[in-house]
Amino acid sequence: MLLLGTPAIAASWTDGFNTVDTDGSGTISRAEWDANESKVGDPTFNPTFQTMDSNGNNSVDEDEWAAAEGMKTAIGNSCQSAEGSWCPCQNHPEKPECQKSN
Ligand SMILES: [Ca+2]
Ligand SMILES: [Ca+2]
Repeated sequence: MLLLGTPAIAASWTDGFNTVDTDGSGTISRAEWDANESKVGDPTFNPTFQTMDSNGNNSVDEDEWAAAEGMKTAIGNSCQSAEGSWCPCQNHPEKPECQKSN
């Protein structure tokens, strides 16, 4: 495994807040999420930015982040009990791999 240039993987979802909040503003912007969501575990099971931003102010604060951990767990559980590969596209229809098959 090459470590040089490999992005840091957060140890836990909670720690991931600071990993994704790259400008240290205390909130996660959509751009920060898009650029860094792969650092907080399997992106397949990540909630979308819109889902996490429950009050719709276009940023995710620490409370919203904490709530999102439960969403991620629920998505993972749902995927494990479902057949087929609907999960990534169900939660991330904007992803290129989901659009090219349509
Ligand atoms: Ca930020
Ligand atoms: Ca918010």
